[in-house]
Amino acid sequence: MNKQLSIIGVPMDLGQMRRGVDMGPSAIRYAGVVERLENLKYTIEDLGNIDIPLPSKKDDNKLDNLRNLNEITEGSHRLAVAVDEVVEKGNFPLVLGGDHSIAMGTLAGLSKHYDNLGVIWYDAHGDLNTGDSSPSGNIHGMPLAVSLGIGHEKLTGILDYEPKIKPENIVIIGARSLDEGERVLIKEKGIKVYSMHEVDRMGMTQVVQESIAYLKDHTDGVHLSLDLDGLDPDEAPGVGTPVMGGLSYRESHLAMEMLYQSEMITSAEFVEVNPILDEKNKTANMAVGLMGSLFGESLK
Ligand code: 4U7
Ligand code: MN
Ligand code: MN
Ligand code: MN
Repeated sequence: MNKQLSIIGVPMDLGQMRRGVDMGPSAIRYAGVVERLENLKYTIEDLGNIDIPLPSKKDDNKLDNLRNLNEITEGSHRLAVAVDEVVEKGNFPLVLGGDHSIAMGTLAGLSKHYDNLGVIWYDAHGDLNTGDSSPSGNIHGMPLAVSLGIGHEKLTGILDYEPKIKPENIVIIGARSLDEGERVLIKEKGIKVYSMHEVDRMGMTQVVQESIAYLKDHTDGVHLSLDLDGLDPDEAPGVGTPVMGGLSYRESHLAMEMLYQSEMITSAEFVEVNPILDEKNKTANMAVGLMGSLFGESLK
């Protein structure tokens, strides 16, 4: 594992409608992320937070069923530039959300540096909607589609290249709430999905083993995009779109430990922590604990 980490906070809440997720980076820092990873002998540079534009108040600010499109495009662009710089200097980007719309910016900054960036999408949702298929108009439900080059051109065109990733380089783990349009896209593109059904049947060990084997031979880097709503809401209540029947504390730590051992993760983001909906910072603490395991804490 790269021992030089750069932390980037992204106080983004424009991709969905519940206030408070913009305080995610503060809550995760308060939960002790820097100390936790320094204890594992990483050198941490905290770059602070990206500036996110304020939402415009006009008409719900919705265009083509894309709420806050221009502001999110601008914020994503700023994040992409920051991530690009971190990779450029050889550090591991660790991005703290913010809602999951930030993944469009993270992947835009990362993927310039890879021919075949792999992505592990740890989430209750597929985040494969477009303005046409989205039941909500919330862009946090779209970043994986956008990164495949599917969606509004302002979003798919961040940093002036597309697509950022290829469908065969994606693994989704923990899915249990997929919209109709997302199911169609998954079939059409042949995206690998380990839904809760597969996790229940196969166990997390096999799910992660298969995911690693699947990504290992044809990717040159792997990004972990972890939405805290992938976990069960009893264990991670501070999220805006909770779905019952999620991944457990131990399943999630096991997954992180196995990813650490695989030595294939080259960047990560932890998103959707909403301290206003949380219970005593439980979800931010969960995020930091999972980072501990991803960076080798339990196996040192
Ligand atoms: B998250 C949803 F309809 N699919 O598009 C949508 F269920 O980043 C939810 O995974 C999206 O939290 C959730 O609005 C986005 C809905
Ligand atoms: Mn998500
Ligand atoms: Mn989700
Ligand atoms: Mn969510």
